[in-house]
Amino acid sequence: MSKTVARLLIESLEAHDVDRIFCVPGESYVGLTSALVQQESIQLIVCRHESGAGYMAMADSQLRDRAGVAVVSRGPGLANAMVALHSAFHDAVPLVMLIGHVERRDVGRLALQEQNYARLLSDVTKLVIEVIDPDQASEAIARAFHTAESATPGPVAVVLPEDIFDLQTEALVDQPRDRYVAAPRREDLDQLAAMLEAAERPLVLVGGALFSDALHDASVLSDLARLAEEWGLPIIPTHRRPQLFDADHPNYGGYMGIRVPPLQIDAMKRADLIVALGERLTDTVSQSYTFPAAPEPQIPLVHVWPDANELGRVWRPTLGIPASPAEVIRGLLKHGVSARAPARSGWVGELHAIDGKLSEREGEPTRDGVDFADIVCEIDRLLAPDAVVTSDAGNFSSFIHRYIGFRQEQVLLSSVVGAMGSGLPMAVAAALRQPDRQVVAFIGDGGALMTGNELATAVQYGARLIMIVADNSMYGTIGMHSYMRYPERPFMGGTRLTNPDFAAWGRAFGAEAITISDESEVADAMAQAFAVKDRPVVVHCLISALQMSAWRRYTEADALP
Ligand SMILES: Cc1ncc(C[n+]2csc(CCOP(=O)(O)OP(=O)(O)O)c2C)c(N)n1
Repeated sequence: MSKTVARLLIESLEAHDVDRIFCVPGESYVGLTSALVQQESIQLIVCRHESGAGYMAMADSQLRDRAGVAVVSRGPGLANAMVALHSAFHDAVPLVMLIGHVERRDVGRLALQEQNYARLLSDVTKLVIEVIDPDQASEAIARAFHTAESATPGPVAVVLPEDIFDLQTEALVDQPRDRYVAAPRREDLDQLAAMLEAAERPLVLVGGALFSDALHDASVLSDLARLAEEWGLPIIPTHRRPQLFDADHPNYGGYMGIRVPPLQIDAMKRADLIVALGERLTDTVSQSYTFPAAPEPQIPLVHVWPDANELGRVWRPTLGIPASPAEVIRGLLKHGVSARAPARSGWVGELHAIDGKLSEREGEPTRDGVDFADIVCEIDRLLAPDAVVTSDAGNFSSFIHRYIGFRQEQVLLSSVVGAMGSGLPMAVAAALRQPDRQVVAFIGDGGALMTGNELATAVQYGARLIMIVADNSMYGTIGMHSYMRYPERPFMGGTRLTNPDFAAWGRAFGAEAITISDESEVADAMAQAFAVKDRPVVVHCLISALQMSAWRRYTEADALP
């Protein structure tokens, strides 16, 4: 039966379980949006900026094991969305971005807002699919989802010319492909088991691919805990994936984030085996390619990632296993209990104790604003066992990693690669997807005004979340780097900000708002914020700038000209 291409696209999206699309409307694809709002199976969330829409789609994807979908207009709309594509590409998050395009007859003429997407997006997407033949629109959607979700997941762009939506087509809905799971070979599992059995001080780093596997089947996280116990292994979640292992589990061996503190990294460097289990390995996790050293690791490295292309790309592992980390965990469990486990209890206990020591609250009260540690520790006490936490990029996030003891039922969503602006949009998407969960977004004053307008989207669609604004009146991270590199130049020069009253700002959007300007207000303010159930809450935290991160404090003397 004949139907419009817009209708075929909608049915194709439905076939891929899409029930929500994030967008900023554009004239290049009104043929699609006007058809979308005629039906109820797919909700259109109208955002304020395409970066917000893209980040929301990234978060949605990470809460439901299906590529998130955003739709943006041609040139300018796509340009605004680039940061989300960049982030999804680095973070290996499946994302399908639909892009409105100029009419087919104008392609190549530099028509209004035209771009060559294959060229523009070649380094931030896995694939760009341009729909020229209307009969192939559904096939394009099926290919986009398959590519976005398979091997190393990532973003795929589908370019939809403005003139195709109303055309009639006889084409059928192309059905979703099966998920193909890469399983380890028996000899690889045997070799891994033998290497673990021989190791006195192994480290098991767990990362993003395990997070993806757990979305599909959460029991893999309890399997990981069993493996850790039966094999006597320290489990170390990597940068911005702390929720992969309970921080209070005795086998929790610390957190491999940006610049691991010396006490911890020195202990870790005594390891005699690294197993990167579902962790792609990046400069962040590898401490700037020093541990494991690239390209030749200083100790044996086992690299498990569900895509052979990634194994050996930078590091030369002793053993590379192109497989799903969940399959590797389950394969190892079938090998039975390790005889070596008791002998490793000292090593595991040592790493766990170091982490415990580093998570202790320290420091004198600050005098130039609230120590953000006070606020984060209070939130840690109030967080629900299954809370969703989102974090923007910035030094304030070091307090989250140091002081929040994450659990496997909780989720941390962020741009792992550290693109600013993700914190609030991701929280909006999480609150819409899972309205019964507590959602807390941590954002610096810099990030808050990059995508903070999505607070309007939160109010419009009834997303309930708590937005913590860590306001130190500067792009603090950059100020810190500047001071570390050029201590003789003006302190924090080029990074200072003049901010609005974020509480008044929040109220103007229709949110509840609270200000914290003194340590003594923290407990009451947080209790108040967590009690609000009917709207978003903005907590404006006037924090110390001298307490530059959870690990670094400057003195007034540093700040003197
Ligand atoms: C989109 C984007 N632009 C710029 C940067 C560089 N950058 C990293 S952290 C940072 C400062 C963040 O400032 P703020 O949100 O106030 O947090 P703070 O570091 O002060 O805690 C900047 C500008 C980035 N990571 N992403």
